[in-house]
Amino acid sequence: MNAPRNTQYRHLEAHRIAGSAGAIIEGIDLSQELSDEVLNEVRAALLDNCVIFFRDQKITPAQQLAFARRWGDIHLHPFMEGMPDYPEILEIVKLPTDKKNFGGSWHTDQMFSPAPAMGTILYALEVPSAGGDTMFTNQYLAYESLSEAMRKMLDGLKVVCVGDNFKQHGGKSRKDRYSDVMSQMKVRDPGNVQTTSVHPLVRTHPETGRKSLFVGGHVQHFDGMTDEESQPLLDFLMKHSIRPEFTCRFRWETGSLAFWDNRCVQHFAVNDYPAETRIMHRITIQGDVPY
Ligand SMILES: O=C(O)CCC(=O)C(=O)O
Ligand SMILES: [Fe+2]
Repeated sequence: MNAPRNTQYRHLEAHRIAGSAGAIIEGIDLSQELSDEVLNEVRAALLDNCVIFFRDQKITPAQQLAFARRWGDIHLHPFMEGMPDYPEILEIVKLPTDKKNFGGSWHTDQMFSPAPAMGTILYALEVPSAGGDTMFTNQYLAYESLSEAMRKMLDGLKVVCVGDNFKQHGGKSRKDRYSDVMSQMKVRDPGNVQTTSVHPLVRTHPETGRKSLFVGGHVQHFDGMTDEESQPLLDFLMKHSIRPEFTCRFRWETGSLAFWDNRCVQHFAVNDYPAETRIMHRITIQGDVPY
């Protein structure tokens, strides 16, 4: 099993916010083009901490996009309409009249795609006076803390992930679920884009070589098993994967930016600000086919 990493940085400072995941990065201005050397340190910080945070950034959509493009191609959300001038950016808006929020369950982004998002870059434009935090959970630790016998059993399993009509929502389509309760989130028809995919339950991170549990709200059942057969083990894995000691919780400020690695974390947007507005700009980066 590969060990956790701990880089000595020269161009930035990384301050952990919890024991298992998450660090605030200081010394980086994301409105500027970063040199390859600095970008490599940011990459090391992401790999070491699974999710990194930057405070007090003043960036335009074009600057956020330029930063995101340094990591790979942009992953377009098959179901969600991007901004009119920047289709690569999804504006996540919750108004005081909206009852639900986008991302309000434990998940990893676009797990239903054949090559899910490698990472997500989320930038805060307007945040509630309190609440609206995002939580993250380290899925290397979720895997590594299981017994050897359990790990052996899980190693061969595959999960079937579904992007729409998933059973957690009583089979309702995204469009039906979103229209009243998330008035600003525009759902589109994915056309021919593949939105159901089968992935290994235990994946190997292509950069760190560490194994992690690959579960989240899009998982419908284990490949080759019925829902009934799958559910008890899935319930256990979902409960286990979000144990408090694997998690961190980020308190947003206007100008905060989070960058998380969907290959080794799940995340959860907390919906606890009923009378306030929250506006974020989100870009996802194309990932590899999980193995
Ligand atoms: O708004 C948030 O805090 C996160 C929402 C989410 O799940 C995402 O952007 O992928
Ligand atoms: Fe998400």
